[in-house]
Amino acid sequence: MPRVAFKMNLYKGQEAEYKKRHDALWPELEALLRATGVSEYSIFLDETTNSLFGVLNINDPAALDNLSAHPVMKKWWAYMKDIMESNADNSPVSIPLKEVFYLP
Ligand code: RM4
Repeated sequence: MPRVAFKMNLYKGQEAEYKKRHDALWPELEALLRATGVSEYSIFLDETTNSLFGVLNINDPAALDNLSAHPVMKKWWAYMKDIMESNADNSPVSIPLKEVFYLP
């Protein structure tokens, strides 16, 4: 199963709020991610830089491109933009990461 990994940036002082919001992830967002084919989705926080490292499994990584047009995704990004670095369309600034090692 292909895996996709990326980095985002959390604003300082928002660590607890970020975790709180994800602990209460909207059921409609969970449903959207699952319907898109996402599984085993984790986000890790680097507490030394406030970088967020996301990694997820998805059979068809191109399906992720459709998420940005979905109203639930847009609403979530609008909700998150006050605590993380975001683009003009509210999507998080996200840097794709290249896999250089995998031990199955
Ligand atoms: C993140 C960010 C990502 C989203 C996750 C659930 O903070 O908004 O785009 O996939 O939440």
